[in-house]
Amino acid sequence: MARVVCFGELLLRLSAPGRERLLQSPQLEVRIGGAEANVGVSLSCFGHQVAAVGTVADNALGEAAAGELRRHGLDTSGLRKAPGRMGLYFLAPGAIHRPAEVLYDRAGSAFALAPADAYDWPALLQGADWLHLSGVTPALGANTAAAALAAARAARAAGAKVSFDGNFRPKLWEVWQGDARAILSELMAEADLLFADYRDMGVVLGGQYPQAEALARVEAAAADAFAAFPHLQWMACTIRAPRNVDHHALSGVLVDRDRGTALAPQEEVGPIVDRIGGGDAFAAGVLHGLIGGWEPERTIRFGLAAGCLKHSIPGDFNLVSEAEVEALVGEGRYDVRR
Ligand code: KDG
Repeated sequence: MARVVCFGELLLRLSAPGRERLLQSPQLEVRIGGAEANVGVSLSCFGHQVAAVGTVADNALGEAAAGELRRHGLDTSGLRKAPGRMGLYFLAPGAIHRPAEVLYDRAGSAFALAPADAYDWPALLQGADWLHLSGVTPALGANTAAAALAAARAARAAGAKVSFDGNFRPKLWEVWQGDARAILSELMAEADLLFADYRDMGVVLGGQYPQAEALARVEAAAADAFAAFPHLQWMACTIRAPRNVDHHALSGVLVDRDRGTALAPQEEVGPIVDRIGGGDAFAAGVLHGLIGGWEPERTIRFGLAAGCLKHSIPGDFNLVSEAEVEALVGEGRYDVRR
């Protein structure tokens, strides 16, 4: 068991019911999400001690969101409350030939407006083994970008490992015109574990990665990442082959700086119940394996199985135990159970 700190924005997700378009009917379903919180909930389900750090609105919505994390076992004593609003995102899940749609309504949230020095990192990171961050946080503005970098540097200084998921969101970066390449590079330079594929690395390092095969491109990107970022020990990603809106195939890659590439073979995933949070579930599965000191192949198979299982669960959180993920790995299959 490890102690993991997850820093990021907790969001309310408002989804159209079933396959409806947004506001087709006057109903929206409310769930709690946020890339880093999603990872934290998964890790808590796997038995780790997880603390959520961030800022929520000092109102009933912020309290409800924090309460949802507590319900799943997270320590929320590091969640500040501040005047202002919660960030929202609206989701229309799509169907057949109509892709899912996400609309963000999170500008000026209590989290985005929190000053960079609002967090006492040495205290918040005391006893932590890992800090998990994602590229969503710096995409929200200068305050959150500075806070994420301060968190990563403090974690490194405190001897905790840093996990960073690139999660490149161009629409968020466009709002404040931040220099994504420079800021993400600074964050990746602090990371021990990076979730990113060749597209993310193309944004950050400007690489072109022209090889035809996706695996070769991931390995080329990993080689560039290891050369650029001295603390980086692992890079992981899924490789996704879309079939249609309800179905895709996923494989998983973990590149260890010293031990090379481990691959979890491609699995068909579908019909998809809810794919939001699939990448976070994968990240939590990989982190769980690395925390346990597992061999790279076992780690990536577990990560991929965790990511595949998420597609069977409505909402952003992957509410599965280690035993449920192991059962899927043990069968040698990663697709959603029917
Ligand atoms: O990875 C899932 C996230 O995309 C979701 O929980 C919402 O954090 C979110 C975001 O910024 O999109």
